[in-house]
Amino acid sequence: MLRILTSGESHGPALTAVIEGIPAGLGITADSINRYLALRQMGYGRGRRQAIEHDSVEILSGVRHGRTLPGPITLVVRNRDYQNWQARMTAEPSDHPGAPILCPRPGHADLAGTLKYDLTDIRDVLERSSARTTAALVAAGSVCRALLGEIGIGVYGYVVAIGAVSSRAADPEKLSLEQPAIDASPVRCADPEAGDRMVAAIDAASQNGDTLGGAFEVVAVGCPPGLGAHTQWDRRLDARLACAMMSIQAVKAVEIGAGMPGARMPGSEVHDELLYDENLGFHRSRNNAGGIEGGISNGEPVVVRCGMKPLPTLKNRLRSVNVETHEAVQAHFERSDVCAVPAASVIAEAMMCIILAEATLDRFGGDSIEAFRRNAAATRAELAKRGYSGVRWSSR
Ligand code: EPS
Repeated sequence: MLRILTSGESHGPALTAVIEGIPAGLGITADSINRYLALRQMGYGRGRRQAIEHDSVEILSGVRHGRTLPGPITLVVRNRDYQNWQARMTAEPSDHPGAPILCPRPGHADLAGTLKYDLTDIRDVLERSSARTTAALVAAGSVCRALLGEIGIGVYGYVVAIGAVSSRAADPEKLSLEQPAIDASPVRCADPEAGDRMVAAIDAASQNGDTLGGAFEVVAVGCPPGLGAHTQWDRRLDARLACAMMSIQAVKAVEIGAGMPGARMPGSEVHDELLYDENLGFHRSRNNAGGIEGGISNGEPVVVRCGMKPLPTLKNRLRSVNVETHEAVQAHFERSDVCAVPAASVIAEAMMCIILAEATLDRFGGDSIEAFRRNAAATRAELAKRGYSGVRWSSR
């Protein structure tokens, strides 16, 4: 069983992730994790915080000489900004705790969290609700990505909309080749012309003191049939992916395959007819199912699309109410990102890696990476005999 727990506050000393259940012997380096931490920090429209932070991981346990040990892996990402926040964020009683934040931001966890935990200072909620905490999940997701790489599964992500500007969907079969150009785009978009319009939309929102949401797609290629199970609600792969994606701050919609547009189409246009070919084995006429049928991966690319609302911290402050005096006020603003959709697409890749690592370990098991690979290869051989050709997996 794979277990991941994260901790840490946005302006505390550090963010951490503890991962248990990764097979022994998996190759992991700080560099392989730092690559994704850096990607998460990028994207046009990010705020001043990203100029302060240069996220990099310290591996405190569970890895020796570049290989995972059987024990838990501990990852730490330090917050550089903590040095400016020590008095306000120290674990010790402080004579300089800073003025309490009393004006909740509509759309944030501020008011609901303050009421729930019987708090006055909104900082006691926002420090953990901040999307900064996703740095720990991206670090953990990078370890899971390395595991998936051992059996030929690749996870890719890109932005399809920012505000009212949309871009084309990428071809899943070509994503591994397209990803470097996508990552180099300031908005992580597959279409440079649409990317320019997205940048302009972010500039316009920034000038208005506003924020922008958008949409992104995450695709896993090389998934074998049989991940997840139809037998129980919480074993269904689509349900597990939707939960993981919806857990990302500001994500308000998750679609798999044809998603909401599919709900408006007749069955004859939605369902992916089955074909068989000597070389390809079982395959589909298209992939409206997004690679999952009945909660089980079917061998096609797993395609998840998420909608992200605009960030709730607005320079042009929204109306709010003081939590102590109940006076009409303007919502709290210190600094904020104008748009974090490109970053969210990186976080969503990490969440996809976590869920698929869990699902592949469920299916293949393995205490060592050799056993994991061996079990996956044996299953692949069995599936090939049944008509699911190995060519489709490994060629992707
Ligand atoms: C974030 C760092 C935060 C925010 C953002 C995510 O920095 P600070 O609060 O110090 O400016 O920019 O947080 C949120 C989106 C949020 O909802 O709180 C980061 O590193 O991703």
